[in-house]
Amino acid sequence: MLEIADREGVRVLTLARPERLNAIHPELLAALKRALREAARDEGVRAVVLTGKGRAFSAGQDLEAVPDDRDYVRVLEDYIPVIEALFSLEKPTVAAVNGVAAGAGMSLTLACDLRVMAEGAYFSPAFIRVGLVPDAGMSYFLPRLVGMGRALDWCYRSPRIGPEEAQAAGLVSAVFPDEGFLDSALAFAAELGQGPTRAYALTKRALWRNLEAELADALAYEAESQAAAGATEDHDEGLRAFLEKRKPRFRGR
Ligand code: T3D
Repeated sequence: MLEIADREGVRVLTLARPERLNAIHPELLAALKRALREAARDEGVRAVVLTGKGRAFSAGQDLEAVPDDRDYVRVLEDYIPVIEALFSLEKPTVAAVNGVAAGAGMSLTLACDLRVMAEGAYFSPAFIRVGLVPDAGMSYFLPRLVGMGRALDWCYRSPRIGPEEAQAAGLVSAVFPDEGFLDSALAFAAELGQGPTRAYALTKRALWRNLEAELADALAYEAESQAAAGATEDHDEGLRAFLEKRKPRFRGR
């Protein structure tokens, strides 16, 4: 249901229920939560890729597993730790959107730092089509990532959002051919995996935090973050490499 593999410092988590387009159910969420916590602990992991097996990234909540009592508060309790684990992971996270990412499947991609997508893939907010509202973080992340106008439009109409539109909206960083998509996505993530891991984590925290901050507070937080980044071995290495006119060899410390 969740396949876990490592490649060049990248932990690859693959949603693996291809016969149901990787629709999400409680066991899959529990496995994802465990895997994200393990990736956070493992020092050998320098970046995380989330992708789907087969022709979909994920078709969202398993609509066959909706409880009879429609206790959606309870259903969503299983999503919350996964979204929080993705968002708080102090390593770059990349959603490799290999095929359709609908509903809560799209939400999972929004909680990742970056998204790359295959030429044949598309996003679909989908919730409105079954008379529901965006959840699993979509109402939080989508307007922040693409602006309120677009987020409302997409959530109301639930169009097929293909690579061109997604890239124009700033939702995806890169689009790769379907053929060899995972290799391209992993090469993209591996590059981040060779970067200064602590500085990425501090960057992520500062950008999200300062989105809501007053200027004076944001400037003070930047100074604090810079002091932390400046104390890393990777900063020493970055400076040395610059002076020695060579490529830095960051170690994530
Ligand atoms: O429960 C709660 O707490 C509420 C929370 C909800 C969060 C949500 O995510 S709401 C949104 C849920 N997702 C959707 O509404 C999307 C449903 N799926 C689709 O609209 C389409 O399947 C797609 C547009 C994603 C793909 O279409 P297509 O034509 O490529 O594939 P298909 O033929 O529709 O699906 C293939 C199979 O996967 C099919 O099964 P079958 O007929 O071969 O036995 C289909 O039923 C199954 N499948 C697709 N999506 C889901 C699913 N099975 C369970 N749950 C799904 N979400």
